[in-house]
Amino acid sequence: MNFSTDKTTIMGILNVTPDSFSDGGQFNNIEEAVEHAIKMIQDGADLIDIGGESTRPGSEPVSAEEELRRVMPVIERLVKKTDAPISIDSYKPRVARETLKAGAKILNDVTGLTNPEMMTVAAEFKCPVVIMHMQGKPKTMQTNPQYDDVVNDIKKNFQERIAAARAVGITELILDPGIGFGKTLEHNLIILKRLKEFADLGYPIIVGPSRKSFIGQLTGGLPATKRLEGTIAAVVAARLNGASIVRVHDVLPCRRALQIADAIFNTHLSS
Ligand code: YH5
Repeated sequence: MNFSTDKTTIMGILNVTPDSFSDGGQFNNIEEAVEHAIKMIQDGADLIDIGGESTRPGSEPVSAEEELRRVMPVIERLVKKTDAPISIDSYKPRVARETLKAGAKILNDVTGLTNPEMMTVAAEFKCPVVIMHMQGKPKTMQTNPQYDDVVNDIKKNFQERIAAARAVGITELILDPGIGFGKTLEHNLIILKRLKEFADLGYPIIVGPSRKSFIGQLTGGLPATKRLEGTIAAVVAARLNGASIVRVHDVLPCRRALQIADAIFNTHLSS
């Protein structure tokens, strides 16, 4: 996968969980999800990230069967309708294997290939892999997260995951510090401020600040539905600080904002 250095790559979020689309029965849900993905591509998404299990703070896992039941029909339809690469947001080897077979191109693993079976799947398919950092598990990760130095600690973790992946021939890695995954507000801000230090590892950096609770915390408790401006500010800052990919819900406004951020980033001063 080639990620442009002068244009920020936009990954559009497609949640295929029961609460994501209007409940007009399974078929309507599938069609709505496919249409939403097509809309995001028209709006400027370069990739579509499909997830069938919520990993929000406090959420409970679902079975691989249930996750596959949610995502497979959408992926099967979407690969016929678009050339935009699909990434699968899953940490389950079985879900990864089935969806990659069905035409997904990128593995987005919020557990960063810590499951050896997931490592095997990634090696089998030789697909690009998003290695995300998470401290703890979604159910409890937001109870008192602690680091010596959040950036150095995550960097060390990346170096270890990179070495393990490279040892089995996985070379196309994308690093994600995991905004909100076992991080306080201050941790999230330090990560976004010091992103360049992750970029120094030599891999593209992706961040997913979209609508997350740190934006609510900074805006007097705005709910997730009112966090667009905060999301735009976060993706623009991330871009200027070294991110090459952003994972967002609101593709059109983020794309417009990033066109300006990209132009500023790519302006090189002379004399
Ligand atoms: C991510 O950062 N996040 S799922 C809580 C929210 C809003 C959104 C309203 N998968 C990431 O998007 N994959 C998720 O509060 C991810 N990076 C990567 N690579 C959580 C999510 C969300 C959580």
